[in-house]
Amino acid sequence: MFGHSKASALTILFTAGASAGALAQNLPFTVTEVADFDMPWALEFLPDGRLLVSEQRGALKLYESGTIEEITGVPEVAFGGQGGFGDVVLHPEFSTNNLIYVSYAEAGDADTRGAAVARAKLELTPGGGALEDLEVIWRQVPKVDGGGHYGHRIAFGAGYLWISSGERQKFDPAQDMQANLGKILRLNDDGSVPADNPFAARGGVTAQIWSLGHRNPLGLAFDVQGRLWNVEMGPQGGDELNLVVRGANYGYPIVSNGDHYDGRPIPDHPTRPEFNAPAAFWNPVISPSSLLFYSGSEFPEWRGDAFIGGLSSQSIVHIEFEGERAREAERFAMGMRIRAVEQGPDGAIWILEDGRDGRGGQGRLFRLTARSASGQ
Ligand SMILES: [Ca+2]
Repeated sequence: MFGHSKASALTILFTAGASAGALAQNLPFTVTEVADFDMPWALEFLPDGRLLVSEQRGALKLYESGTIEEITGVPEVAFGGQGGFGDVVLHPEFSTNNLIYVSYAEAGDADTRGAAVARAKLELTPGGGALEDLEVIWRQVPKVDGGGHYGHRIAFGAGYLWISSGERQKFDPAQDMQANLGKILRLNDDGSVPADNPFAARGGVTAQIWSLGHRNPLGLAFDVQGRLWNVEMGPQGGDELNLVVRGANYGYPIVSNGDHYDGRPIPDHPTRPEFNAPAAFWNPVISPSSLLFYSGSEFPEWRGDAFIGGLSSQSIVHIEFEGERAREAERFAMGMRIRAVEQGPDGAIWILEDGRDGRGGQGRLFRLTARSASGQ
């Protein structure tokens, strides 16, 4: 469906504008513009190659061969600040159960908000589709005011549902075991708590916790060996890539290789070795929006490596691993804020441009392919 011949018929290569032309020349892949969305946040491929794209204002779109259709029945979202519609992920057995998971900012009482995760059956029709039997299976506790740091990335792996939960720009909840903010949670696919979770005996939302001391984890993904990693926004400096370990505390806001935005220092990781240190960190920041472990055939030399979408860095950061150590191998200057990075069924890397700045909220979808495969 996304073969080269069909894609090239409806795509626009970077030919308009000197900066875009220079960009294309310097990158080791061909960048093909595919479609435009309104403040897109996440993308997820269906088994048949069609593409779901969430839009932050509260829409779910289905893209196929130049056509964008609507998926109805999405939950009402609290759009504002960093919040709105978030992630969209298929159940690993979607082909037989049609289950889809979405995350979003949900309004609470007295001007509070919190991330929520719902699951539903995706019923596809010729003109689009609908979410049926939508059921909220997880919520941030407590809901707080403000509109930042929801996190709410969803991943499946090792037989469980994993959710990254940001600390909502409230700092201390990341260390509060009575809150599920600033944590990575491990759940069964219906939202119930596995009996062997590290803090299961303590009940409540504490039982959901797999790891703590996270700030705003926007990327959550398993590598080819089955290990879970997250990327999270640091404060002023100190963006982190972490190997997510059972029961571990990553130290925020007690330690960070960055410092508070108001200038107050935060002790660096080496001062408190009892907290898990990042496998890699960035000063100055890259502003990681998303994390992909690549396993496709389009770029065979990159199999097993990771790619981080960068917002303020306007880049895709290529990560190489050696055991539990990680390092930035190279950084691709994309000239736009990268909101999402995903691998397509064709092995191409698909990215979403962040729509927050300028262009009326528009964020473009691009497909990255090997230069040789495209005859360039
Ligand atoms: Ca520091």
